[in-house]
Amino acid sequence: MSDLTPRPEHKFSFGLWTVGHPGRDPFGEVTRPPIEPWDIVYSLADQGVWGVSFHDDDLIPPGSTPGEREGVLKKFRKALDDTGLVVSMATTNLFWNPVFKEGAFTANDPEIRRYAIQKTMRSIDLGAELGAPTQVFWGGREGVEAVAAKPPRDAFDRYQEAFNFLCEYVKDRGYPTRFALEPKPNEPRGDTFLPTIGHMLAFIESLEHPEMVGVNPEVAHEKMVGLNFYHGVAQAIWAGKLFHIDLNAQQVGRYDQDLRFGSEGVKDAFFLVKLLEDSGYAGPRHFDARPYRVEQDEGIWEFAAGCMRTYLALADKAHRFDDDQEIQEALAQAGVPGLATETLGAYTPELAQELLASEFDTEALANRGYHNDKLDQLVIDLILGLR
Ligand code: GLT
Ligand code: MN
Ligand code: MN
Repeated sequence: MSDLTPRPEHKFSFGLWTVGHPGRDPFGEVTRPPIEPWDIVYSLADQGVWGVSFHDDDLIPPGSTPGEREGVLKKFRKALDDTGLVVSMATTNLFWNPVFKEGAFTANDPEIRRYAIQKTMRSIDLGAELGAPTQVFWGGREGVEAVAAKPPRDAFDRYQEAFNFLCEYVKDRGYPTRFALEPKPNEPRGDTFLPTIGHMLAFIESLEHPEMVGVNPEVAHEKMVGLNFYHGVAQAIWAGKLFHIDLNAQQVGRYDQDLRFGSEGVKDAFFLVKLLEDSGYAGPRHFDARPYRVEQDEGIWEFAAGCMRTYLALADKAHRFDDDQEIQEALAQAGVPGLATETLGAYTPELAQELLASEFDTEALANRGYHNDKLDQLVIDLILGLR
């Protein structure tokens, strides 16, 4: 087993709202006190973490005066300088304040939409000021409970308009910021807008600057509705759109749990880590998870350490997968190398004629086994530490 100590080169990052989550849930009040952003930075650095992310409101409490804002930024910057932690991402809270209860970029009230865009512009400025390369967008309050109350094609127009405007703002200011849109299927509003990675990828292509916009998929969001996260992330990578990722764990069919990475569905977590490692994804390994509600004090940092330890252990297993002779033979028996070869190549009329004239011995082609059970068991053995 290789060294499982997190180090900055692993690019692990946590949101202020994750380790700083006070334990509130829909049925109960907070169970732990708030932690100041700079104290979070020092504690994360002690754990070997590389980056920190935040919502505008996590860092600068809403209603702060310019002087208070400067005071917060001074302490936060000092903590970053003292520790070498980077700001890996910034995002805008467009869901907590009741002004957004009917939506933000797709609110029916144009005044609310303009406020949402203004708040986002300020958040983009804050992120740029602190060196965040990515601005995440989670449209938690877009969508609707009463279907008739929001014609969806108009909502798409307004969402598109907001992103076209904000992309121009970034260009106008000369920021290097890229946007990462975070899909979420079914909460907190009834029918959430753009629910999956696939929906989001299609929407991005409708924008005026699609090259500035990618996705920020989250394990819990696809998993809660039973989708396969691994395939969604693979498609984002294949499309060159994996700009950021939110790692956590989730049980199917439950509300958004944001559990410690790898704490549920360890086989899925293994394939996800293997995908990220094999693909050369160079972005943050960002944990959007929170400690169990029963934790406090050191329990919070045990939680953070657990996320990273599991990631590193699975990355180690992923490398063993490549070095394992028996697994490589099983991959060959499963025909895996064949999928990496071209089927026909580019179309020509001659090639089409040739194909039409070909005969296939479908009986012979059908008459083979693929040893997929053997291959899968080898993976299970690997994960269980039996090889
Ligand atoms: C909220 C949501 C997360 C998003 C955050 C970014 S906010 O906690 O549930 O998945 O990533 O806005
Ligand atoms: Mn998230
Ligand atoms: Mn979540």
